[in-house]
Amino acid sequence: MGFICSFHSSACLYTILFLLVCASWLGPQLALAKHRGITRRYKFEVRMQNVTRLCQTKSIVTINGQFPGPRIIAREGDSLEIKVVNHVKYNVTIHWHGIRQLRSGWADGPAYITQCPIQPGQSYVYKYTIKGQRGTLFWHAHISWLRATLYGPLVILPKRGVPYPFPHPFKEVPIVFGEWWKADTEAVINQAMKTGSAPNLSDAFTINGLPGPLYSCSVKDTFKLKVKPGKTYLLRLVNAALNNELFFSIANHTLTVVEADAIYTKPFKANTILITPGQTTNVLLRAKRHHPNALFLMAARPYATGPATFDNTTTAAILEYAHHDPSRKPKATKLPLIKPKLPFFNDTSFAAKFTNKLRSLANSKFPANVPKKIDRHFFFTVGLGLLPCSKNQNCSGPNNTMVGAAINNISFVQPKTALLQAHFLRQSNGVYTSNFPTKPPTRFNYTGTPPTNIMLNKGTRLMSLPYNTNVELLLQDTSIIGAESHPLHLHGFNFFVVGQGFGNFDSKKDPAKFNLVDPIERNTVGVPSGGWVAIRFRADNPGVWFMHCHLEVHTSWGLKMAWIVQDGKKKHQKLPPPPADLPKC
Ligand SMILES: [Cu+2]
Repeated sequence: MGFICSFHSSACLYTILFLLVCASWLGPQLALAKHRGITRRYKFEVRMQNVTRLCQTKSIVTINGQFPGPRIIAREGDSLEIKVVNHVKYNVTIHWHGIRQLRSGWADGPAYITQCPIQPGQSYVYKYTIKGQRGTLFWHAHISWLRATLYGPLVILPKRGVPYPFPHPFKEVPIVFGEWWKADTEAVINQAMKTGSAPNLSDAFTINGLPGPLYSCSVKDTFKLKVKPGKTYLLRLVNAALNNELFFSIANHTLTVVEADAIYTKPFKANTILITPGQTTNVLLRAKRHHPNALFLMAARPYATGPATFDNTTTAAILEYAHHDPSRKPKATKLPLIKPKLPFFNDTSFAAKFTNKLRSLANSKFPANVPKKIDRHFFFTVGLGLLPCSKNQNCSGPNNTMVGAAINNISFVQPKTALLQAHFLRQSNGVYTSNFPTKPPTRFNYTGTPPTNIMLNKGTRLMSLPYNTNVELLLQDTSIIGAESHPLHLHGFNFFVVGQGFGNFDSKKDPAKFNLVDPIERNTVGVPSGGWVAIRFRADNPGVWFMHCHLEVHTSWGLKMAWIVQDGKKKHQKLPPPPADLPKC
């Protein structure tokens, strides 16, 4: 049997001591315990904290007063119990981004999808087990725009004694990208939704919460990565920014991509990484063999394709080499600072080349189980459009309209109660309908001249799938108002990216080019700007699963929907009942 361990209790220490004492005669059992995983407990106190960036102090929502939030570490096979206590005035939920949540959908976290929010003064314990996943993921708030400051890395190590399929790094370092806003992001999005105008922009990007030397007042707020010559480092990249895909590069250094969204990849070298909000990427950084007598900037700035303006600034950290002999250490201020060259902000051909290089490892240890026989085909358009405003609004669009976003022309309306509860209790009446369209209402030249009527419909419409349905989903960008790359994130599953291209998907020619051998497996994919992407997944996880654009502004505008995956016939194919402390609306 596994043993239960709390970081805060001495019971844990005694348990370990007891097991060590017993080890001599409990050998085989102990070995079994090791492989079954342990329970790791965390306490997340949501509270306000003053933080100063860009010469300005601001009170932000944090976990335990930390920004970025605490790192969660577990091993594959471990269980997590994270008690979230809400001490702020906002409703809060936390999502464990990329965790499959096999039969633990109640712990997934998106507000009004799998749970009602944790109200001020209330708490909820998220309980789940990490099965068949190892790598870098992250956690973030999943309600309104609170993830602007509520986020942190979630690191899953392989089972004890199981090596990485790449050289073991000397050190592992999370590199978490975020946005810094001088304004209160809750006020920004509330104001935008009220007036129907586009929300304001962030003021800076950050690396591990620090903007870096290219912003005013920020030289002291710079993340420094100190390396030893000749050593290899594993950088765990996370894009937690609200609204921006990012290019990332380290001057004079080549990175080796080894993992994406907690799935090992075939290693490949890259000078620049593209990472969308919601994506994670592990890269190996091999430090130069000798001290280079220079400092190197590690910089990130947006890949932006849409019609709107964007935060066109650059965040940077500094890569610094340690000397073998500390007495020969030159003054850091005297060393030249070398800057990387990043692609132009709208370099879509770079984006396509980079994403085409991503391949699953697809070996016997880590197979790519791509669904081959497809049960259901879906064709979803994703993009912008216009939404009617109410009579008491004075929206800036033609005939009192505002910009909205949709999937198959349906701009999703958030329900007032959690969809998973309504589904489980069979009380969908008045909450949602299960008639999400399998294709757009009209065919048009999706990436050509837009149709004259670009009004969107509103609805809380879901797509219901029998257990174990093999799904192929075509995601087609539209050029309505403007073509744009949309990082689509699916909860509860990994999917295989079997094909992508520019223009309109051609159902006669394109499927022949699909990669069913070693496609990348992930949880968030950029639908190419003015193009399409094809994904496949097996609906083997009962529950209600959110799918949405991870650009928060597009999610606010309605670029989201949810899948219902029905229970299977066998006991282990059913969603268990909700936990007793599940928050109420
Ligand atoms: Cu989007």
